[in-house]
Amino acid sequence: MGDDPLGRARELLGAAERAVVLTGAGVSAESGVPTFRGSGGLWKRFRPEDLATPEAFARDPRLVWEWYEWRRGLIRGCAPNPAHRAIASWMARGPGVTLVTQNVDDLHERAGREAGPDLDAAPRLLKLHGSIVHARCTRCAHRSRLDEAVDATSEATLPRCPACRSPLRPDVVWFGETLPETVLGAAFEAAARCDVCLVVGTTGAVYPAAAVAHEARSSGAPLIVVDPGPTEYDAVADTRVNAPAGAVLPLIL
Ligand code: BJW
Ligand code: ZN
Repeated sequence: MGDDPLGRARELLGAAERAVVLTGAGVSAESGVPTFRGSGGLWKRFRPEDLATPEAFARDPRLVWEWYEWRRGLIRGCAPNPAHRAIASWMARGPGVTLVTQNVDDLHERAGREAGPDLDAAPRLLKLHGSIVHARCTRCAHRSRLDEAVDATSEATLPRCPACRSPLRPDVVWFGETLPETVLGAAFEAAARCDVCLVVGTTGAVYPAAAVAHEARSSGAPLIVVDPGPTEYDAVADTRVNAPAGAVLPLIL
């Protein structure tokens, strides 16, 4: 690793024809969205076993919906930060970037709409862990945007599928659940053929999402990590930028 990580990152990203950007909760931290691990992280205050597993939802759907409603409200009040905007305008300038996010918030999409590129149009934005602003049916294929508040005061008021009347659930991927197959496949495919992989704001602890960057690296792409804290990629990163994403991405992209 050189002593000018910002310069090296700029050089690698500037020369790349095909890039993969893998983002995690840290990219939204400066927008005010809490991360999962580390001090102030959601998993310091809440147990994932109680809230983010299919068993938790089967046991207490009201509690799970209440927690997701609280987070959805929080995200609604947040705006994209300079990191989301830098990624979106970089994508608007060229077609060779695939953005793979573990985040369930919609801040990349919102930044994309401001910058111009239609990130919702597959396959430029790949959402590995689903979307907190959508719900899906526990039984049929119905999926819809949650435009109105979910009333989680009792089990009887929880939302039901308009097609089959089964309970709706947040459209996110919980522990022990498989990731959407086509989305994950597209992420690995992009990783296998990219020239550089930029990893932003993720500890790299959750699989198979974390393996997307390892796939890029084992296919020969250098890894650039932008994160102010330690990550599982530190030992294998070519370039490590130890700083908040919102402060440095506008400088390196
Ligand atoms: C900043 C910053 C700033 C701060 N700027 N940076 C292989 C090995 C071991 C275990 C497994 C394995 N394969 C599968 C597993 C099990 C499990 C797993 O990975 N467990 C590990 C935790 C040990 N994985 C699964 O269960 C997955 N499913 C699966 O594998 O299915 C196959 C299967 C099925 C059945 C049986 C067996 C296999 C599903 C994982 C789903 C994860 N879901 C969550 C919740 C989503 C919904 C919701 O939001 O509620 O996804 S958990 C949570 O973690 C969320 C995140 O997307 C994910 C990753 O977190 P992330 O983004 O890395 O956040 P943090 O907080 O960890 O890091 C933030 C970073 O930001 C830090 O580094 C900070 O320093 C940094 N930061 N400010 C830049 N300003
Ligand atoms: Zn249904």
